[in-house]
Amino acid sequence: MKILTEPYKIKMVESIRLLSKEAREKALREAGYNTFLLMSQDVYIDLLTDSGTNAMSDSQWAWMMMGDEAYAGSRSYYHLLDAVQQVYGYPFMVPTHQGRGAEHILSKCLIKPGDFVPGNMYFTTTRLHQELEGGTFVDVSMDGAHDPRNESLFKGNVDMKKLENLTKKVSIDRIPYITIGAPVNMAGGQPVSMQNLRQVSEFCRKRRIRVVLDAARAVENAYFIQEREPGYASKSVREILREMCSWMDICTMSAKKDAFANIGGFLAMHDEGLYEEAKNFCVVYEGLHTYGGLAGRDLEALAQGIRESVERDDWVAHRISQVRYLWQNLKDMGIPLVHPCGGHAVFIDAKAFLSHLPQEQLPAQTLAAQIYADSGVRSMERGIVSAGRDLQSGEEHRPSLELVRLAIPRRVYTQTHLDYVAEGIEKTFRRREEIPGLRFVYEPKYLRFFQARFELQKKEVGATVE
Ligand code: PLI
Repeated sequence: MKILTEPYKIKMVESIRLLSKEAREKALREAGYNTFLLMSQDVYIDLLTDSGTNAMSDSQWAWMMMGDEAYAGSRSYYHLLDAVQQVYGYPFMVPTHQGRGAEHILSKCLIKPGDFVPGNMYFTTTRLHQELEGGTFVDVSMDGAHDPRNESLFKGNVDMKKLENLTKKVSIDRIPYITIGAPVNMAGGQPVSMQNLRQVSEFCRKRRIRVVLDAARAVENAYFIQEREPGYASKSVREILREMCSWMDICTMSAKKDAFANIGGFLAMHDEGLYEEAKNFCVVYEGLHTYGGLAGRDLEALAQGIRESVERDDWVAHRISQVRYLWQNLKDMGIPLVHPCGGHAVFIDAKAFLSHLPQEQLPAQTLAAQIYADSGVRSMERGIVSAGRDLQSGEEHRPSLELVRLAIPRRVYTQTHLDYVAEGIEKTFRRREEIPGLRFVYEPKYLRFFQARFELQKKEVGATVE
């Protein structure tokens, strides 16, 4: 298979270098075997995340020069508002410094202690903000989402039975809203169908439960709908995205993904009463509601990024073809992966890759560390370390998925970079049985995966390859 030809050319470059094997092993030890704690100058190909790591366009850079840095009433805020209204269709919006800022404000506005918040699989920051307000997250994703080998084309769908059961088990006024990640990051970037969004919306609206779209990568979800769902092949990604949002009352957005921005987010809604409340919390936690923790130039980069993300369907088509290219190469090498290929990243099934390590020995954390040691490629753990602990009981969550994520930043890497990544991972795969596990030596209380430190269970990670 081939990657679609890039719908852009390159005007600016940034140099990268591959450290020696010894230097990588030293860097890894100093980072406590946590890829989040590596210095980026020590990384060759950085697939830690596609969040804030995208290449901005010349138009985005040009708009940054037009940023209005007024404290209040910045012209740049109105440009962003216009882009959100045009592309996502919500009349009201507060900007935030990034996605979790929007999640924080939303949780403050709507959750009371003792509430339940269903969602199609947890996301780390989203669930934490719900828990910090006294809510309990309830997973209503379909069972297949937890199985790397399940081939469903809309594996991000909500299981309507699970949602209905929750509404029978607890009082409806204890369910302020449901969050729909479309696509679902933690399941492997798996999309949600329009039919499912419609069903959830109709079910919830009847019961006065609000429906919240996590729109960080909703453009990618719209592309999957265009490709896979009957009746959508002749619609543009832009039209499909608008229809998705029309079923959702509220949207939280990390603009660091689809919108190509290096920083920024927003909380948008149809309901003016909720907007008034959100606007008030915005000034407490983010900044005045016409800048929300962002500089005027960031607001402009974000507005232009939003317009660009749906201006032509070939942006997203090329992006997804890059992800599929890496997925197919790894699959052909026999590497166990999450099926089918998702939108923003390739997810390696670390449980199958390091089948000699029990979950207590942190297979995905170990594999992410080992991939860096072997090839200088940075990836991220998405397993028991990311899942963390229940805030009330202190018990560890034990997810059935134990994954390493190779996230592809938009418009940053080329086909040869991805070939290098695949070859590096194949080397690690050949000597997988010798790889020892890790254990915690430091565990922070919140979102532990970002800052935790580890040590080897026994042998040295990175012992010579070949
Ligand atoms: O990193 P933020 O605060 O801009 O956004 C939080 C966030 C919310 N929802 C989803 C689906 C995300 O993926 C997300 C952040 N994701 C990161 C940082 C990632 O590497 O996937």
